[in-house]
Amino acid sequence: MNRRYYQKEIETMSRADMKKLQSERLVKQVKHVWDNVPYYRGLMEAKGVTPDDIHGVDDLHKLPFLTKDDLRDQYPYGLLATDLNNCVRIQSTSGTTGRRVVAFYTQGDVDLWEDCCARAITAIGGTDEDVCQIAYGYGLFTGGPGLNGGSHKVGCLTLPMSSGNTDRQIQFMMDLGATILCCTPSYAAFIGESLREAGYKPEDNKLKAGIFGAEPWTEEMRRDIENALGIKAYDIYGLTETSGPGVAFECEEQSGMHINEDHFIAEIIDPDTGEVLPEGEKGELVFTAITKEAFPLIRYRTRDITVLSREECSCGRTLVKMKKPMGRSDDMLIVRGVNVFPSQIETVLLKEGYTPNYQIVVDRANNTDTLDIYVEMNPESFSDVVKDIESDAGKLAASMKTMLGISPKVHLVAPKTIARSEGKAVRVIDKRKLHD
Ligand code: DLL
Repeated sequence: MNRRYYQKEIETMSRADMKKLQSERLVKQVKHVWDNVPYYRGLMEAKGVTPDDIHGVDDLHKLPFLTKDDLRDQYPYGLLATDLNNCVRIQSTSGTTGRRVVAFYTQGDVDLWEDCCARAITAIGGTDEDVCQIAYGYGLFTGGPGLNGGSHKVGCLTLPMSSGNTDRQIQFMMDLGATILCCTPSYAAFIGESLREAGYKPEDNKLKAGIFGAEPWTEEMRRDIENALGIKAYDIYGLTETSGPGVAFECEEQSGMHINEDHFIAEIIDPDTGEVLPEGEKGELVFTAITKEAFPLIRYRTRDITVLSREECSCGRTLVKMKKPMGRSDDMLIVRGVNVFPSQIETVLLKEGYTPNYQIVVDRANNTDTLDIYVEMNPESFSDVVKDIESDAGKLAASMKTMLGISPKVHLVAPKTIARSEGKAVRVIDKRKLHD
């Protein structure tokens, strides 16, 4: 069966109908949370707002925000809005920056999450004739389980590979004729590199598309992956706190991700003041989950920086679009007073013909911040003539300065010396924190 939408009525709903649906769901959700989550009720009381003040989407701004700190403080059950007996699943964040966040799901929550992922797979042309290789991690991480559920709903033959064991990934991809690949963009790049090393050309595989997300990646990296694998590469966004992948997904237009607004209301705020910004302005993305039962976060601050757009999309979907997040406000580095996003560095590298294998090290020497960027040379242009390397590094440092406004120290290193990632890549090592 070939279809363009998974839930057409929702995905192409008029603005007015969507606002009405969101408003009805929001009113019900706020009451549900007020009745069942004493912690959030306390935040509402402190702000002097009750469910009677919330009549629809236009009243959203009256409600208090929730942050990751609230989730950590309330670990594990403090934000649970239903009896634990009604829950069938937990998932959790990787917890690299402090206490883990644990999210709970009822069967209804799992269903709506899998629907969102099924919309994403259908939007890139996935049907029951596809073989969908899922190389996101399975387990507590939401990537594997989310796309797995979506793939089942679409009726694809699902290969639940999980991440890692790249030789086996390649063997199954080739032997079983995988047509869709789902994994992090950094792992997709690594699989592309490994295929080439194993002697395969891009046209040797049957892949037609990939669904890559869970970390920021640039347009340049998209082109690299598309060329390496001979596919179309699509973005997918989500976070554990709001269910997992599928909160937003890219369509064939590849120009931003449609947000599943019937489940998640999006706002953009000024990260410093909390003020809601007009459409088209860049700021922090905030989500309100209006259908989730077990863990229905209201006005959750994602820390992701992006822009929303309601421009008409050629795919026919009316769902609002978010731009590729340019990074998290807490990933943003401040080096010598200048804001630096790893994605800016990646853009320069790929434009200058380098691979997306790099690592950024920030440190402090003599009370001044230092910025060192380690970049792998391409196997093709690899040179061990010191003079050539120094000249290439100098050129790259100059391009970086133009993009960032400050001068980094660029170190060109031999191919394959920077560790590859099978999940989210670790791009930044900030040693300044060790001295604080
Ligand atoms: O990364 C969920 C996911 C799995 C999304 C698979 C897409 C595909 P967390 O581990 O909780 O959940 O991390 C969420 O990852 O707040 C963003 O900062 C970042 N992120 C997720 N998707 C993208 C993306 C999953 N497409 C955090 N572009 C989010 C940029 C992304 N950043």
